Amino acid sequence: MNLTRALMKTRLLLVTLLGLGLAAHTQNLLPNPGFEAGSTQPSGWRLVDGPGQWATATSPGPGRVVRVRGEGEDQSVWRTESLPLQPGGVYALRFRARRLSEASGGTAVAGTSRINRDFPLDFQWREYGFIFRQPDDASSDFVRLGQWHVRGEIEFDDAELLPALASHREFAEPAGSPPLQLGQNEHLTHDLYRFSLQLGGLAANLHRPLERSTASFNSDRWVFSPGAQVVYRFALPGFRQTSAQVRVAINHHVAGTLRVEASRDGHQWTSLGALGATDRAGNLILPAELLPATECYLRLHTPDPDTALQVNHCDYEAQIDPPAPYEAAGQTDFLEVNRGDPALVVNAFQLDSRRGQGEIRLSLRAANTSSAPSQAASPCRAPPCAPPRPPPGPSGSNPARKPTCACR
Ligand SMILES: [Ca+2]
Repeated sequence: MNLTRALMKTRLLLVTLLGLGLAAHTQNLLPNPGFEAGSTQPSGWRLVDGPGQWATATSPGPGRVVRVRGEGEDQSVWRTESLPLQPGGVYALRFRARRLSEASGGTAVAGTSRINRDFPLDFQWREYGFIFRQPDDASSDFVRLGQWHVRGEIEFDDAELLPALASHREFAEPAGSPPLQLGQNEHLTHDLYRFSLQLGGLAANLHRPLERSTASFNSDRWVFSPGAQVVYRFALPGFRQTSAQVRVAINHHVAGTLRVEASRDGHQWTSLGALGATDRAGNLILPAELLPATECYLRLHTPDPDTALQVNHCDYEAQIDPPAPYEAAGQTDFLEVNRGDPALVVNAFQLDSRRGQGEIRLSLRAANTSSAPSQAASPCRAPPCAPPRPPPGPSGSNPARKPTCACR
Protein backbone atom coordinates (compact mmCIF):
# COMPACT_ATOMS: atom_id res chain seq x y z
CA MET A 1 0.00 0.00 0.00
CA ASN A 2 1.22 3.46 -0.84
CA LEU A 3 1.60 5.07 2.54
CA THR A 4 1.44 8.59 1.17
CA ARG A 5 -1.89 7.99 -0.47
CA ALA A 6 -3.19 6.20 2.57
CA LEU A 7 -2.66 9.20 4.79
CA MET A 8 -5.45 11.73 4.88
CA LYS A 9 -5.20 15.45 5.44
CA THR A 10 -5.23 14.83 9.16
CA ARG A 11 -2.84 11.98 9.79
CA LEU A 12 -2.81 9.70 12.78
CA LEU A 13 0.10 7.39 13.45
CA LEU A 14 0.26 4.66 16.07
CA VAL A 15 3.69 3.46 17.08
CA THR A 16 5.41 1.08 19.47
CA LEU A 17 8.48 2.50 21.20
CA LEU A 18 11.05 0.00 22.44
CA GLY A 19 14.08 0.44 24.63
CA LEU A 20 17.06 -1.89 24.31
CA GLY A 21 16.43 -5.11 26.19
CA LEU A 22 13.18 -3.93 27.75
CA ALA A 23 9.73 -5.27 27.17
CA ALA A 24 7.03 -3.03 25.77
CA HIS A 25 4.18 -2.22 28.15
CA THR A 26 0.74 -1.13 27.12
CA GLN A 27 0.15 2.59 27.33
CA ASN A 28 -3.64 2.22 27.57
CA LEU A 29 -4.72 4.26 30.57
CA LEU A 30 -8.05 2.47 30.98
CA PRO A 31 -8.52 -0.42 33.40
CA ASN A 32 -9.91 -3.70 32.14
CA PRO A 33 -10.39 -2.27 28.62
CA GLY A 34 -12.07 -5.39 27.21
CA PHE A 35 -14.39 -5.68 30.25
CA GLU A 36 -13.37 -9.33 30.69
CA ALA A 37 -12.19 -9.20 34.33
CA GLY A 38 -14.45 -8.93 37.36
CA SER A 39 -16.80 -10.88 39.59
CA THR A 40 -20.12 -9.05 39.94
CA GLN A 41 -19.18 -6.08 37.77
CA PRO A 42 -16.30 -5.32 35.40
CA SER A 43 -13.18 -4.46 37.37
CA GLY A 44 -12.38 -0.76 37.27
CA TRP A 45 -15.80 0.29 35.97
CA ARG A 46 -19.12 1.09 37.60
CA LEU A 47 -22.59 1.93 36.35
CA VAL A 48 -24.03 5.34 37.27
CA ASP A 49 -27.11 7.46 36.54
CA GLY A 50 -29.28 4.73 35.02
CA PRO A 51 -29.65 1.06 34.13
CA GLY A 52 -27.16 -1.12 32.34
CA GLN A 53 -25.57 -4.54 32.38
CA TRP A 54 -22.24 -6.34 32.31
CA ALA A 55 -23.10 -8.92 29.67
CA THR A 56 -21.78 -11.66 27.46
CA ALA A 57 -21.77 -10.55 23.84
CA THR A 58 -24.47 -12.09 21.71
CA SER A 59 -23.43 -14.03 18.61
CA PRO A 60 -19.78 -14.93 18.03
CA GLY A 61 -17.64 -12.50 19.94
CA PRO A 62 -14.70 -12.05 22.25
CA GLY A 63 -16.47 -12.39 25.54
CA ARG A 64 -17.93 -9.69 27.71
CA VAL A 65 -19.19 -6.20 27.00
CA VAL A 66 -20.88 -3.41 28.93
CA ARG A 67 -24.40 -2.28 28.05
CA VAL A 68 -26.49 0.73 28.95
CA ARG A 69 -30.26 0.93 28.62
CA GLY A 70 -32.40 4.02 28.16
CA GLU A 71 -36.07 4.89 28.17
CA GLY A 72 -35.74 7.74 25.67
CA GLU A 73 -35.41 10.70 28.02
CA ASP A 74 -32.64 9.65 30.40
CA GLN A 75 -28.96 8.81 30.43
CA SER A 76 -26.82 6.05 31.89
CA VAL A 77 -23.08 5.54 31.76
CA TRP A 78 -20.30 3.19 32.74
CA ARG A 79 -17.40 5.14 34.22
CA THR A 80 -13.93 4.51 35.55
CA GLU A 81 -12.58 5.76 38.83
CA SER A 82 -10.42 8.87 38.75
CA LEU A 83 -7.52 8.67 36.28
CA PRO A 84 -4.33 10.77 36.53
CA LEU A 85 -4.86 12.77 33.35
CA GLN A 86 -2.62 15.76 32.73
CA PRO A 87 -4.22 19.23 32.75
CA GLY A 88 -4.01 20.39 29.15
CA GLY A 89 -2.95 16.89 28.10
CA VAL A 90 -3.84 15.47 24.70
CA TYR A 91 -5.53 12.08 24.59
CA ALA A 92 -7.08 9.71 22.07
CA LEU A 93 -10.16 7.78 23.16
CA ARG A 94 -11.22 4.80 21.10
CA PHE A 95 -13.81 2.07 21.56
CA ARG A 96 -16.13 -0.24 19.68
CA ALA A 97 -19.87 0.00 20.06
CA ARG A 98 -23.22 -0.79 18.49
CA ARG A 99 -26.95 -0.45 19.08
CA LEU A 100 -28.93 -3.55 19.88
CA SER A 101 -31.66 -4.26 17.38
CA GLU A 102 -34.56 -2.60 19.18
CA ALA A 103 -32.70 0.60 20.10
CA SER A 104 -33.87 3.89 18.62
CA GLY A 105 -33.20 7.59 19.05
CA GLY A 106 -30.63 9.31 21.21
CA THR A 107 -26.90 8.85 21.02
CA ALA A 108 -23.94 7.16 22.64
CA VAL A 109 -21.76 9.47 24.72
CA ALA A 110 -18.05 9.03 25.31
CA GLY A 111 -15.27 11.07 26.84
CA THR A 112 -14.32 12.43 30.23
CA SER A 113 -16.47 14.39 32.67
CA ARG A 114 -15.34 17.61 30.94
CA ILE A 115 -14.99 16.54 27.32
CA ASN A 116 -17.78 14.63 25.61
CA ARG A 117 -18.59 13.57 22.10
CA ASP A 118 -21.86 12.08 20.86
CA PHE A 119 -21.76 9.01 18.60
CA PRO A 120 -25.13 8.10 17.03
CA LEU A 121 -24.01 4.45 16.34
CA ASP A 122 -25.76 1.89 14.19
CA PHE A 123 -26.53 -1.80 14.57
CA GLN A 124 -23.11 -3.14 13.60
CA TRP A 125 -19.97 -3.20 15.68
CA ARG A 126 -17.76 -0.33 14.58
CA GLU A 127 -14.73 1.42 15.96
CA TYR A 128 -15.19 5.01 17.08
CA GLY A 129 -12.92 7.55 18.63
CA PHE A 130 -11.64 11.08 18.81
CA ILE A 131 -8.74 13.14 20.07
CA PHE A 132 -9.18 15.88 22.63
CA ARG A 133 -7.33 18.24 24.93
CA GLN A 134 -8.20 18.07 28.61
CA PRO A 135 -9.04 21.41 30.28
CA ASP A 136 -6.14 23.10 32.05
CA ASP A 137 -7.93 23.01 35.40
CA ALA A 138 -8.66 19.25 35.31
CA SER A 139 -5.91 17.52 37.29
CA SER A 140 -7.74 14.21 37.31
CA ASP A 141 -10.81 12.94 35.58
CA PHE A 142 -12.64 9.77 34.67
CA VAL A 143 -13.71 8.23 31.40
CA ARG A 144 -17.35 7.53 30.66
CA LEU A 145 -19.14 5.44 28.05
CA GLY A 146 -22.91 5.60 27.96
CA GLN A 147 -26.15 6.69 26.35
CA TRP A 148 -28.23 9.83 26.23
CA HIS A 149 -31.93 9.66 25.30
CA VAL A 150 -31.68 6.24 23.65
CA ARG A 151 -34.77 4.05 23.78
CA GLY A 152 -33.28 0.57 24.08
CA GLU A 153 -29.78 -0.77 24.62
CA ILE A 154 -26.32 -0.07 23.28
CA GLU A 155 -23.11 -1.87 24.13
CA PHE A 156 -19.38 -1.12 24.25
CA ASP A 157 -16.19 -3.14 24.06
CA ASP A 158 -12.41 -2.67 23.67
CA ALA A 159 -11.99 0.82 25.10
CA GLU A 160 -8.64 2.56 24.86
CA LEU A 161 -7.30 5.86 26.13
CA LEU A 162 -3.81 6.77 24.93
CA PRO A 163 -1.72 9.89 25.44
CA ALA A 164 -1.30 11.57 22.07
CA LEU A 165 0.94 14.18 20.54
CA ALA A 166 0.07 16.78 17.92
CA SER A 167 2.50 18.08 15.32
CA HIS A 168 1.78 20.99 13.00
CA ARG A 169 3.18 21.65 9.56
CA GLU A 170 6.25 23.89 9.59
CA PHE A 171 7.20 26.51 7.02
CA ALA A 172 10.75 27.85 7.03
CA GLU A 173 10.11 31.13 5.24
CA PRO A 174 10.50 34.01 5.40
CA ALA A 175 14.26 33.54 5.59
CA GLY A 176 15.84 34.32 8.93
CA SER A 177 12.65 34.07 10.96
CA PRO A 178 11.72 31.24 13.32
CA PRO A 179 9.80 28.41 11.68
CA LEU A 180 6.19 29.24 11.06
CA GLN A 181 3.75 26.56 12.17
CA LEU A 182 0.28 26.23 10.73
CA GLY A 183 -2.15 23.60 11.90
CA GLN A 184 -5.45 22.30 10.67
CA ASN A 185 -7.93 25.03 9.70
CA GLU A 186 -5.20 27.67 9.32
CA HIS A 187 -4.51 29.26 5.96
CA LEU A 188 -2.07 31.86 4.70
CA THR A 189 -2.79 33.51 1.36
CA HIS A 190 -0.68 36.46 0.22
CA ASP A 191 -1.43 39.14 2.83
CA LEU A 192 -4.19 37.32 4.72
CA TYR A 193 -4.11 34.80 7.57
CA ARG A 194 -7.30 32.90 8.46
CA PHE A 195 -8.22 30.49 11.22
CA SER A 196 -11.63 28.86 10.98
CA LEU A 197 -12.61 26.98 14.11
CA GLN A 198 -13.89 23.47 13.33
CA LEU A 199 -14.86 21.64 16.50
CA GLY A 200 -16.56 18.62 14.94
CA GLY A 201 -13.46 16.93 13.49
CA LEU A 202 -11.19 14.17 14.74
CA ALA A 203 -9.28 16.55 16.99
CA ALA A 204 -12.37 18.07 18.69
CA ASN A 205 -11.19 21.07 20.74
CA LEU A 206 -7.48 20.79 19.89
CA HIS A 207 -6.10 23.30 17.42
CA ARG A 208 -2.65 24.84 17.12
CA PRO A 209 -3.73 28.32 18.26
CA LEU A 210 -5.39 26.98 21.44
CA GLU A 211 -3.28 28.27 24.33
CA ARG A 212 -5.37 27.17 27.31
CA SER A 213 -8.95 26.47 28.30
CA THR A 214 -11.08 25.88 31.36
CA ALA A 215 -14.33 25.52 29.44
CA SER A 216 -15.88 22.10 28.94
CA PHE A 217 -16.67 20.64 25.55
CA ASN A 218 -19.53 18.73 23.98
CA SER A 219 -19.26 17.17 20.51
CA ASP A 220 -18.76 20.35 18.44
CA ARG A 221 -19.03 23.29 20.79
CA TRP A 222 -17.35 24.88 23.81
CA VAL A 223 -19.49 24.77 26.96
CA PHE A 224 -19.05 27.78 29.23
CA SER A 225 -19.87 27.78 32.93
CA PRO A 226 -19.17 30.58 35.46
CA GLY A 227 -15.52 31.68 35.26
CA ALA A 228 -14.63 29.55 32.24
CA GLN A 229 -12.34 30.83 29.55
CA VAL A 230 -10.77 29.77 26.26
CA VAL A 231 -7.59 31.51 25.09
CA TYR A 232 -6.22 31.36 21.56
CA ARG A 233 -2.77 32.61 20.58
CA PHE A 234 -2.30 33.53 16.95
CA ALA A 235 1.47 33.54 16.49
CA LEU A 236 2.90 34.17 13.03
CA PRO A 237 6.70 34.51 13.32
CA GLY A 238 8.12 36.58 10.48
CA PHE A 239 4.85 38.38 9.82
CA ARG A 240 3.33 41.42 11.46
CA GLN A 241 -0.42 41.42 11.89
CA THR A 242 -1.48 44.93 10.86
CA SER A 243 -5.23 44.54 11.34
CA ALA A 244 -7.38 41.71 12.67
CA GLN A 245 -10.97 40.78 13.37
CA VAL A 246 -12.81 37.84 14.85
CA ARG A 247 -16.30 36.48 14.35
CA VAL A 248 -17.75 34.66 17.35
CA ALA A 249 -21.16 33.01 17.68
CA ILE A 250 -23.13 31.55 20.56
CA ASN A 251 -25.12 28.50 19.43
CA HIS A 252 -26.95 27.93 22.72
CA HIS A 253 -27.70 30.41 25.46
CA VAL A 254 -29.35 29.95 28.83
CA ALA A 255 -27.76 32.69 30.93
CA GLY A 256 -24.75 34.95 31.14
CA THR A 257 -22.50 37.06 28.94
CA LEU A 258 -19.62 35.97 26.74
CA ARG A 259 -16.85 38.54 26.88
CA VAL A 260 -14.48 38.65 23.93
CA GLU A 261 -11.08 40.17 24.65
CA ALA A 262 -7.71 40.57 22.92
CA SER A 263 -4.17 41.01 24.18
CA ARG A 264 -0.58 41.39 23.00
CA ASP A 265 0.92 39.39 25.87
CA GLY A 266 -1.85 37.17 27.26
CA HIS A 267 -2.02 39.14 30.51
CA GLN A 268 -3.40 42.63 29.81
CA TRP A 269 -6.75 42.26 28.11
CA THR A 270 -8.69 44.74 25.99
CA SER A 271 -12.43 44.22 25.53
CA LEU A 272 -13.62 43.70 21.97
CA GLY A 273 -17.27 43.25 22.89
CA ALA A 274 -19.83 41.08 24.63
CA LEU A 275 -22.35 38.56 23.34
CA GLY A 276 -25.39 37.21 25.12
CA ALA A 277 -29.13 36.56 24.96
CA THR A 278 -29.92 39.17 22.31
CA ASP A 279 -26.59 39.55 20.49
CA ARG A 280 -25.51 35.98 19.86
CA ALA A 281 -22.99 36.64 17.09
CA GLY A 282 -20.70 39.46 16.17
CA ASN A 283 -17.79 40.62 14.05
CA LEU A 284 -15.33 42.23 16.44
CA ILE A 285 -12.28 44.25 15.40
CA LEU A 286 -9.00 44.40 17.29
CA PRO A 287 -8.19 48.00 18.26
CA ALA A 288 -5.24 49.78 16.66
CA GLU A 289 -3.28 50.00 19.92
CA LEU A 290 -2.78 46.21 19.92
CA LEU A 291 -1.26 46.20 16.43
CA PRO A 292 0.98 45.61 14.64
CA ALA A 293 2.10 42.44 16.38
CA THR A 294 3.56 39.08 15.42
CA GLU A 295 1.23 37.41 17.86
CA CYS A 296 -2.21 38.25 19.22
CA TYR A 297 -4.15 36.58 22.01
CA LEU A 298 -7.90 36.16 21.97
CA ARG A 299 -9.91 35.28 25.07
CA LEU A 300 -13.50 34.05 25.29
CA HIS A 301 -14.52 34.51 28.90
CA THR A 302 -17.68 34.10 31.02
CA PRO A 303 -16.94 35.70 34.41
CA ASP A 304 -20.57 36.11 35.53
CA PRO A 305 -21.64 33.79 38.39
CA ASP A 306 -24.82 32.82 36.55
CA THR A 307 -23.59 31.56 33.18
CA ALA A 308 -24.63 28.71 30.90
CA LEU A 309 -23.89 29.14 27.20
CA GLN A 310 -22.15 27.39 24.32
CA VAL A 311 -19.93 28.63 21.48
CA ASN A 312 -19.44 26.83 18.18
CA HIS A 313 -18.01 29.54 15.97
CA CYS A 314 -14.77 31.51 16.24
CA ASP A 315 -13.07 32.68 13.04
CA TYR A 316 -10.00 34.89 13.20
CA GLU A 317 -8.63 36.85 10.26
CA ALA A 318 -5.58 39.14 10.08
CA GLN A 319 -3.88 41.20 7.40
CA ILE A 320 -0.17 40.41 7.46
CA ASP A 321 2.98 42.25 6.41
CA PRO A 322 5.12 41.39 4.52
CA PRO A 323 2.85 39.39 2.24
CA ALA A 324 3.56 35.67 2.30
CA PRO A 325 5.61 34.49 -0.69
CA TYR A 326 3.46 31.38 -0.89
CA GLU A 327 0.00 30.05 -0.16
CA ALA A 328 0.01 27.76 2.84
CA ALA A 329 -2.59 25.41 4.25
CA GLY A 330 -1.88 24.11 7.71
CA GLN A 331 -1.96 20.49 8.71
CA THR A 332 -1.96 18.73 12.05
CA ASP A 333 -0.71 15.17 12.52
CA PHE A 334 -1.26 13.03 15.58
CA LEU A 335 0.82 10.29 17.12
CA GLU A 336 -0.11 7.76 19.77
CA VAL A 337 2.30 5.38 21.47
CA ASN A 338 0.27 2.25 22.16
CA ARG A 339 3.07 0.17 23.70
CA GLY A 340 6.52 1.05 24.82
CA ASP A 341 9.24 1.29 27.42
CA PRO A 342 7.65 3.37 30.22
CA ALA A 343 10.96 5.19 30.78
CA LEU A 344 11.02 6.56 27.24
CA VAL A 345 8.68 9.54 26.83
CA VAL A 346 8.08 10.99 23.40
CA ASN A 347 8.18 14.80 23.54
CA ALA A 348 7.76 15.74 19.91
CA PHE A 349 7.54 14.27 16.45
CA GLN A 350 7.37 15.34 12.85
CA LEU A 351 6.01 13.58 9.79
CA ASP A 352 7.67 14.56 6.56
CA SER A 353 5.95 13.36 3.41
CA ARG A 354 7.65 15.74 0.98
CA ARG A 355 10.57 13.47 0.24
CA GLY A 356 9.03 11.67 -2.69
CA GLN A 357 6.30 9.32 -3.64
CA GLY A 358 5.51 6.66 -1.12
CA GLU A 359 7.91 7.79 1.61
CA ILE A 360 6.98 9.16 4.99
CA ARG A 361 9.77 10.03 7.42
CA LEU A 362 8.85 10.00 11.10
CA SER A 363 11.22 11.91 13.39
CA LEU A 364 10.79 11.43 17.14
CA ARG A 365 12.32 13.20 20.11
CA ALA A 366 12.12 11.07 23.25
CA ALA A 367 13.46 11.50 26.77
CA ASN A 368 14.74 8.79 29.10
CA THR A 369 12.98 9.51 32.42
CA SER A 370 14.78 6.75 34.35
CA SER A 371 18.12 7.05 36.17
CA ALA A 372 19.54 4.17 34.16
CA PRO A 373 21.06 4.83 30.77
CA SER A 374 18.99 3.57 27.91
CA GLN A 375 19.84 2.98 24.31
CA ALA A 376 17.02 2.67 21.86
CA ALA A 377 18.05 -0.01 19.42
CA SER A 378 14.94 0.19 17.33
CA PRO A 379 13.13 3.11 18.86
CA CYS A 380 10.14 3.36 16.63
CA ARG A 381 8.13 0.92 14.63
CA ALA A 382 5.18 1.90 12.51
CA PRO A 383 2.82 -1.04 12.02
CA PRO A 384 1.41 -1.69 8.55
CA CYS A 385 -1.10 0.77 7.30
CA ALA A 386 -4.73 -0.11 7.90
CA PRO A 387 -7.80 1.13 6.05
CA PRO A 388 -9.59 4.11 7.57
CA ARG A 389 -12.19 1.92 9.20
CA PRO A 390 -12.44 -1.87 9.42
CA PRO A 391 -15.13 -3.27 7.18
CA PRO A 392 -18.31 -3.90 9.14
CA GLY A 393 -18.92 -7.48 10.14
CA PRO A 394 -22.24 -9.21 9.69
CA SER A 395 -25.03 -7.81 11.79
CA GLY A 396 -24.84 -9.10 15.32
CA SER A 397 -21.24 -10.20 15.15
CA ASN A 398 -18.49 -8.76 17.29
CA PRO A 399 -15.34 -9.10 15.19
CA ALA A 400 -12.09 -8.72 17.05
CA ARG A 401 -10.19 -5.50 16.53
CA LYS A 402 -7.45 -5.68 13.95
CA PRO A 403 -4.20 -6.50 15.73
CA THR A 404 -2.46 -3.30 14.73
CA CYS A 405 -3.62 -0.02 13.29
CA ALA A 406 -1.07 2.30 11.78
CA CYS A 407 -2.75 5.30 10.28
CA ARG A 408 -6.23 6.30 9.43
CA1 LIG B 1 -14.76 -7.79 25.63
